[in-house]
Amino acid sequence: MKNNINFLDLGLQPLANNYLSKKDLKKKEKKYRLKVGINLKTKLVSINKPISSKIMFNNKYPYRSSMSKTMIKSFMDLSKFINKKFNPNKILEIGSNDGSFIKNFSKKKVIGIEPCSNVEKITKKMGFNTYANYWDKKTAQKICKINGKVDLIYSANTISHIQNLDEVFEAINIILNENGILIIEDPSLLDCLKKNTYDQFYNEHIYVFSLIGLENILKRHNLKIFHVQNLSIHGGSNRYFIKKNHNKRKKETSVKINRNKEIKYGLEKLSTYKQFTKRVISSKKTLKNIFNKINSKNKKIIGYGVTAKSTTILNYCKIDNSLIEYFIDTTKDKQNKYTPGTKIPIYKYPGFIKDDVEFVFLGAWNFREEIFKKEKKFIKRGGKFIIHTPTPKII
Ligand code: JHZ
Repeated sequence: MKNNINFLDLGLQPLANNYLSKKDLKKKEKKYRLKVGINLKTKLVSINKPISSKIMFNNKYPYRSSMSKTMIKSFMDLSKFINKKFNPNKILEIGSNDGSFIKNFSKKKVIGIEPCSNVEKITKKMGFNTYANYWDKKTAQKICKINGKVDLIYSANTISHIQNLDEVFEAINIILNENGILIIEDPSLLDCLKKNTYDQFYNEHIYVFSLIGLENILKRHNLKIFHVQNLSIHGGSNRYFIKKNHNKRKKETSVKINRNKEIKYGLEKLSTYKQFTKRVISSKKTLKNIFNKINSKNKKIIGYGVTAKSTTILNYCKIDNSLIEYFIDTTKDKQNKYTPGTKIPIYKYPGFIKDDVEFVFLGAWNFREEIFKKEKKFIKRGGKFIIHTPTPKII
């Protein structure tokens, strides 16, 4: 990205969500050099060479937000909060995926935008007013013409996936009412650095936002953060509540508290990121040692929850099908495929971890509480999980 100083090189990486079919295994897979950098002026942290949205978010997109109870509950709780606090008449979701958020509202009230047409079809079938479009000014104008302006816009794990942030917020300004509220939710850069979750960087995550970085972009569009919630979801996310500048809503102390936390940790300084890189390199070595040690004893390791994040870990640490026998996952569109780059088979979740398995690499570490609850039997019989955050270990 223009004016970025790169601080981390995660090597050659395939498309994070491009699960391979058996036929694909014979073909040469396209890989992209993944470097991460900071723009010291805006403080935005981003990957070096974003791939076109059309390549990443297509009509074969496998990710479904409804695959975890944690996400479903989070969307449900937020919907209740939104109705109570803001009582909006019309709501728009950018990146509505398979409808986990919009389904908490009446069909007359919500509009969903989802560029992956295979996923958008699901919500359309459910009877929701959804559009298979990328979020840009053209889409905003189109939706506004058909439906009028909206009182609230919500977007979880989507804005960080769009390269042109200026256009994102210009489009938002087109369709958001003057007193409207914008709520954005994405992984937090501070959590990512503190927990060494370098796997938050993959080709879909063009940015990992900090409050200070986001504020610098919002300023250009007369938008202001008036409240921040720190969430545990996806390993630590921030939910930003944003208003148009002239809206008289009071700024809550959470903004200042979070800004100070980020500055105190050093998110404005390059040296902080250089330290992070040192920890990432050490994390790679430790994780690889754990795998090699277990492998040398001929013990079976499987993976649990194949994620975009695990694509980064496996390819960066060179952990392939010689170290992980197979992955299990509840997502239909990932099953009977192979992991990008590392070619590990993915099977349907059989309802529990099979008895011959002793070690499980947790690809979906962000749902560890939910998974540990589900896999009590495995834990009771002495089964162990391998996890890479904050430092790689067996638990
Ligand atoms: P999960 C995706 O990232 C892509 P990923 C995207 N770029 C993004 O930002 C985030 O989501 C939000 C499975 N699973 O949510 C389901 C089980 O099998 O961490 C999923 O395939 N059993 C849009 O891919 C995967 O794990 C379970 O019990 O990093 C989790 O993927 C649970 C809880 C999950 O997203």
